[in-house]
Amino acid sequence: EGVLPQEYTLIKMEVVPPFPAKMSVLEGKKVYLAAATLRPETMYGQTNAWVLPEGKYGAFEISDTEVFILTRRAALNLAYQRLSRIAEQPTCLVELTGQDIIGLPLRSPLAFNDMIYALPMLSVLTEKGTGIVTSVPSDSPDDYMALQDLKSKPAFRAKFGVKDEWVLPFEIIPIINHPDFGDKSAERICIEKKIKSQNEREKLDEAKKIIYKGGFYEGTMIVGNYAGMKVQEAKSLIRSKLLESNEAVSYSE
Ligand code: A2H
Repeated sequence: EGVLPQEYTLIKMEVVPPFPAKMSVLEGKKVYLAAATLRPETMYGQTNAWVLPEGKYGAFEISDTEVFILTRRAALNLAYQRLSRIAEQPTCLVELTGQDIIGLPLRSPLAFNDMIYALPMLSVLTEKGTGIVTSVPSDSPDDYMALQDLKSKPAFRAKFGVKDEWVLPFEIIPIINHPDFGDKSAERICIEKKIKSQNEREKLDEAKKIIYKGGFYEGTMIVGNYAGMKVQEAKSLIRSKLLESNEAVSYSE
């Protein structure tokens, strides 16, 4: 836990009905995976969502009509930030594990892919954000390596019941030009550092240190309404639009 509160944008990734049997009590509601991000300007490049397979999640009432899937810890924080049907009290309609969530089809704001899927990533922390992460493999080394692992290892897909069509059609989408690492900076740094899997924690942390600074402070948007604009300036504009259109909400912890 840092000293200053972290202000996340929660991206409302809509679960496309019909829902699986375990989630049938949610029928008729608008259900979202609520993914915490610090980089809302990267949402164009989403290829999937990440959950921790053995993580504990729940479907919590946000209003009479809307439900967020996230950790209980995040639902409690949200309830104290005026995002719960009953003030300051999270209501869970159904308990879920990450494994239950894997394979859900999603529509996510700004994403060029019109349907994406929830997939397993082993480095998701359930004590940070919402325990749901949206995946942008062009600009995040963690996302890039976790997607590579699923693409290149059929046994890894099989272990978590991941179907080929949830993974194999999804290519890396260039969205930001990095001054030193080009249009797919996460892929480039992972190749340069010869990172072999999502489990190489130290190498991945180094890779992130190397690309994030330049990507954020000197990167340029190459897609969307703000193409040509510096990432740093586009970030707050894109965040405001997502909040205004109710495709995202603000969340601090
Ligand atoms: B970011 P901080 Cl393209 N477990 O979003 C693991 N990682 C998590 C998480 C959790 N429970 N909750 C959020 N995150 C990720 C996009 C992105 C992010 C890009 C580039 C950098 C980046 C797409 N994934 O973050 O530890 C989310 O990934 C670099 C800071 O709270 C979230 O933003 O500082 C970021 O980590 C929050 O990290």
